[in-house]
Amino acid sequence: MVAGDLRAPITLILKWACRDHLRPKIKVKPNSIHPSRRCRDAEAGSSRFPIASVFVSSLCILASLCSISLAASTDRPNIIVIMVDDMGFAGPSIAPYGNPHYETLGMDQLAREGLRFSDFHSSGSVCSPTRAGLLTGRYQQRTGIEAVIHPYPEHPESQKGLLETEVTFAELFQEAGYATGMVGKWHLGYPERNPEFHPQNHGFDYFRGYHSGNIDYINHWGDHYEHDWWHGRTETPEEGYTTHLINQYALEFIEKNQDLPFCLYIAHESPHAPIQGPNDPIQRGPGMKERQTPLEEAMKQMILEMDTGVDQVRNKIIELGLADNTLIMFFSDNGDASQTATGSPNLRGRKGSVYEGGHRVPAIAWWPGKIEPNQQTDELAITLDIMPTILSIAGIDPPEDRHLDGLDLSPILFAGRSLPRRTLYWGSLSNNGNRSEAVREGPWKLIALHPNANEGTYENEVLELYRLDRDLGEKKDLSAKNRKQLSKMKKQLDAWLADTQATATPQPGSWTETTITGKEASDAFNRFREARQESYPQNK
Ligand SMILES: [Ca+2]
Repeated sequence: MVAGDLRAPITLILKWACRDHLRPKIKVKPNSIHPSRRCRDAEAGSSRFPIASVFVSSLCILASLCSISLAASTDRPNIIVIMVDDMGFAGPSIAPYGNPHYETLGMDQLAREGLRFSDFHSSGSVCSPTRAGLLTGRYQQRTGIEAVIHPYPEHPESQKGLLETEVTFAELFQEAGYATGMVGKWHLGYPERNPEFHPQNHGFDYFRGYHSGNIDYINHWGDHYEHDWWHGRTETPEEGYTTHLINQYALEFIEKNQDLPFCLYIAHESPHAPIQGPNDPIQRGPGMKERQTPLEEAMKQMILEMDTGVDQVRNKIIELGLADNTLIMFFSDNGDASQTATGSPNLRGRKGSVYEGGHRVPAIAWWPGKIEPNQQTDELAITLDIMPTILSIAGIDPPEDRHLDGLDLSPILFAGRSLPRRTLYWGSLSNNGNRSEAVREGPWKLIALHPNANEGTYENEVLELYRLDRDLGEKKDLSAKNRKQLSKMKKQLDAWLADTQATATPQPGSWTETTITGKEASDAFNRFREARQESYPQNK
């Protein structure tokens, strides 16, 4: 009997033994604990149930054997998703990315041993939307998260978050018996404002990280001006440079779960602001001091510490003998922010923009023995593809009640084949309520801007059309000469907007329901930030 055949009946018996029989005496959270962990919990309560204990222990041994066997087989591969924050296309030094400032040995080595994408995109041009799309495999507009979950509590986008009705890849891996973990930046709603938003309510057994958009790397004060570092659901002040903690907990999770199939999501803070190297002073909250390190040097240190973490994860997988059974997917959540110096001179726009610089990002797939080393693909791909890809690789069915917008990238990863031609869409909503959209179809790119529109509206539409195969920098607007193509793509955009709006999960707050303007919201946030800074006793 193969391990897969044995696992189902054992799981059923364990459900009886652990939940129905022992549950009143032990604390076991249904549907959130791996069978092996259920065993550990069952053992903790075994003195009260000696017969049950022997029975359950025997089952534990059997189940552990199954888990080990399953972990060693390639039908239950480990999955590691690494997403960095605000690193533009020219983040890694290896071609085609080409960081002109320094060598990124960790990312480059991962790329040399794997496949790098030249035409990979984040589904959003800022943090929260890309994260909502990544975790659900659907355009983030469907989750009702179109903009940054804003740190200022009165901002129209501040009370939103990932609601429990969404289905994340972590939930599906958890239900399939994987150990699931997340380390780093969440930014899909403040659980302090709504507990439903917590990552552990979205399929992650394990969480070490922060809720807000960014934290001070030294004292971990969030951009909502509260301390923001958590072990699971417990706020936990902890010393350490954020990137080092993320690296440390990622490695610990891998070590701890090396005998189980696991799915780990590492969401790096680097190179998002505040700009701080490991030895720089606090920039926000209690103990704040001016940074003396020049910005370029601090940024270099930030990126190279993250790059070291990428290498440590790769090394750990090799050291533990898991390389032939582990897929690592590495990419960025949007284009470069103005200070990160990772933007490509070949691309127009940066973070927040629907031009290529806002969403064309570096991406690497690594799985020795399964993915050919040192390859580059020019196939079009997007962060929405991650969920269908890793579900397919792990043999886990996608949700039955909803359509995933992404595609399984397996043909590109494992067979050097192309995906069917498809149309991709971007819809951006800025912190001040300004919208912009983009459509990609083959080499064509449609841009829709709304200059001076009322906040949150699609007024004042201006359309542009580019051919990326001839004009990657989006410099030559072809809209006047190609009315037919423009009209076709505009219709596609309108249909996509109507579809995603019709299916969007309702969320609290919106620009069209408030009388506040973008400028007023920005001014109010600045006043809030200054008041918070002045309130810290250390600064008085
Ligand atoms: Ca970001």
